[in-house]
Amino acid sequence: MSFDTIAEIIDLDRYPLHRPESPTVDALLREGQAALGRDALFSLPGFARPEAVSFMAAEIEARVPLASRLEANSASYGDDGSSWPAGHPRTVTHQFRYHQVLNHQIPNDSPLRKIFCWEPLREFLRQLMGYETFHRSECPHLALTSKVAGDGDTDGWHFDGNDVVFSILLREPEGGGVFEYIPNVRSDTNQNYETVAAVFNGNKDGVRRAKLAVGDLNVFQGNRTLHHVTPVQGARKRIVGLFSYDRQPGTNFGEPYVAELRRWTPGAMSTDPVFRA
Ligand SMILES: O=C(O)CCC(=O)C(=O)O
Ligand SMILES: [Fe+2]
Repeated sequence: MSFDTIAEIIDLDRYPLHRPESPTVDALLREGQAALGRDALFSLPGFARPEAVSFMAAEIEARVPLASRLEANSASYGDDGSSWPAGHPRTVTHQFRYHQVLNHQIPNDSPLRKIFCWEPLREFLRQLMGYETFHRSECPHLALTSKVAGDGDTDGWHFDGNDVVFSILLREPEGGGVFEYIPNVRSDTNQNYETVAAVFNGNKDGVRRAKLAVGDLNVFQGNRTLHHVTPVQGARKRIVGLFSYDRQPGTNFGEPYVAELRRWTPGAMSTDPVFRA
C-alpha cells in the first residue's frame, strides 16, 4: 500500500472530519469537549488504520540511529527564578530517557506527516479546543516528532509547557510504558504541591492509567495535568507520534530547548557552531 490518500491512513468512515457539517463530527466535538473538561484527555480510538500504523512505526524505528537521545534527571517544573527548599516538589527530579525522531528526520511523504498536514484535522482540533485560530507549528525540530522508548526508557513526571498535545500511539511495548496522569491537579491559582508531593512519594490516589491503544489519536491537556510514562519493559519499543499546533502562526520552539535537543542528537553537535567552543 502506498498511503497516497488520506483515506488509506485515517479511518474516514468512523472519523469523517472532511465533512465538518456531518452529525458524526458534531457529536465527536461535543463528546471531546466533555472528555477534556472532565479528564483533560480525549481519545479517538482506531483513528489511524492498522496498516498505516505499522508502516509509520517501522518508518520511525528505522530513524532511531539518527534521533535525539535524551538521558537526564530533570524536575517536573520549569525554573521560576525562585529557590525552593530541598525536597519541595519543584526541586524533585525524575528520569527522562527516550529517543526522539525530529521533524526534519521524518520523510516529507510520511503518512505521519500527511496526518499532521491534513487541513480537516487541524480545523477539527481548532473547533474542539474552541480557539479562534489554530496553526501547525513550523519548528524544523519539534513541529512533528516521535518519541521512541526502549527497555527501561521512561518519560518522567512533568507538566507540559503548551496547552495541548496531540499524539498517535504507533507501537505498544510488551510491558510498562503506561501513560499515567492526574487530571487538573493544579490550577492558575492553586499549585496543589501537597498532592504532587504525595504522587512523587508513590501515592497512587487520583492517578489514572490511560487505556491508549495503537492507532488512537489522543488529545491531551498537560499544562495542569501531571503525567508520565512508566518504564518500558521488553524488546519491543513504545513509539508515539506527536503533533504540535499553536494559536499563533509560524511558531518555533525556543532556542534553549532546541539547543539542548541538538546536544543529544548524533552528528548535530560537531557541526553546530554554538557547541564548538
Ligand atoms: O509519550 C507520551 O504518550 C506522552 C509524551 C509526553 O508527555 C510529552 O511529550 O510531553
Ligand atoms: Fe507531556
